[in-house]
Amino acid sequence: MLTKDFIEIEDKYGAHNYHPLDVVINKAEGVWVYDVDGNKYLDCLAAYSAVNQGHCHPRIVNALKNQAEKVTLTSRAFRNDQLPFFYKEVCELTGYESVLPMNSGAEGVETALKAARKWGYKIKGVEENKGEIITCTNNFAGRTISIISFSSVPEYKDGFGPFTPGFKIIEYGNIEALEKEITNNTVAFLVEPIQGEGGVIVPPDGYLKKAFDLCKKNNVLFIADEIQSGLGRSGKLFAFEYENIRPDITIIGKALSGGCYPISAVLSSKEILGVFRPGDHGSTFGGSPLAAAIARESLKVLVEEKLVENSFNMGKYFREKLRAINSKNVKEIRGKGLFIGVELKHEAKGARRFCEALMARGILCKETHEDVIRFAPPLIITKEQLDWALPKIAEVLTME
Ligand code: IF1
Repeated sequence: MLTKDFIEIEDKYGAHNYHPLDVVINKAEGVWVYDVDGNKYLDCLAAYSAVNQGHCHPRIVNALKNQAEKVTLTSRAFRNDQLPFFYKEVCELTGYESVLPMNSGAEGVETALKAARKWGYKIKGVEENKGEIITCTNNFAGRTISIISFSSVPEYKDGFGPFTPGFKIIEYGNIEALEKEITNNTVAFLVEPIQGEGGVIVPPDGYLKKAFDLCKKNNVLFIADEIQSGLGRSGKLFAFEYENIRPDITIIGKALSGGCYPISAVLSSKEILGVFRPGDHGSTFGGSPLAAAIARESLKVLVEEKLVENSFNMGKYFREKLRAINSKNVKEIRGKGLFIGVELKHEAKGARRFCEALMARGILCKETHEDVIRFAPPLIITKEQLDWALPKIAEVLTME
């Protein structure tokens, strides 16, 4: 069977809620993926940063296999022997007191929003059902109805109303806007320290710190969505570290499993997560022994292979080399660590055709927001691998 045969079946039976590049992957290892026609590509998307540790990392795959042979799921009606160690290790690594495990990123975000509302009513003393959560333009936090309720992208909302009330949207990066929107009923401010889907947008220096201080002053919870920017992607364990803040709540997902399983988690204090009482919230698969074992190993790999440091160093090198490419198509190159966005000028006629040209040269990328090519390879990438890719990227960026 060839690529087109797989696509034909997929398109016949599947819902068409995606428009993928026409590459059918059947094998992957490290930074490389292979398609059914035998082509090899450098993966510069890393499954939207879920495979920060590289594809099919042998240690993570082993942890998965070993745990799968013992016990995969107990439900939270019973305890399991992996979860306590996942809790302890993730808290020790991140410096948080307490953790709540879920599966998808969206569920992690929903959990954080529920925690913030309940904290608002039970602890801050906001009148029941009056809690407000402030979010930012161009945010991306998942696809649930409540999450899309505060999306500023019409496409994500079209046809899905009615929406969940209680959210306000302010301009990302604008501190005055935040100051203006906070009221006595504000329970939380939800923000991505670097916006991924928004186009790899790094907010102005000092913004997160000022926003954090403003939240502290007004007894508002600062919630960082680090699902994409976290776990090394930005060149720090968390992107918020660039501004020396400690969010009240941090949500992680994606690379928490090295791409081997959907695992997310909400990190916070005992006080905040303490608002949940038995029966308030949960999930069949969240905190399963399989998830816990995979997450434990994924975090160990991140630390022991110094992937955060490598992301910082390789990201710096990658951006310098990208900036050295003299292309009339490029408007801006931005990012932190291996979280890099190349924004094209409008005249370049969209990033998609550049991604297709990169694919033809063995590099897989995905455009975001029409005009941005995102480069976010696995954090294990080496200088040699970047040096292999750079001339091809230069060729594509300078094309007519
Ligand atoms: C898709 C984007 C990336 C996220 C942040 C929460 C979630 C995500 C900051 C939800 C998810 C994904 C979802 C995926 C594509 C992808 C994406 F382009 F849509 F925005 F990565 F850039 N917070 N991002 O980035 O996590 O529930 O998906 O596990 O929807 O196609 P999830």
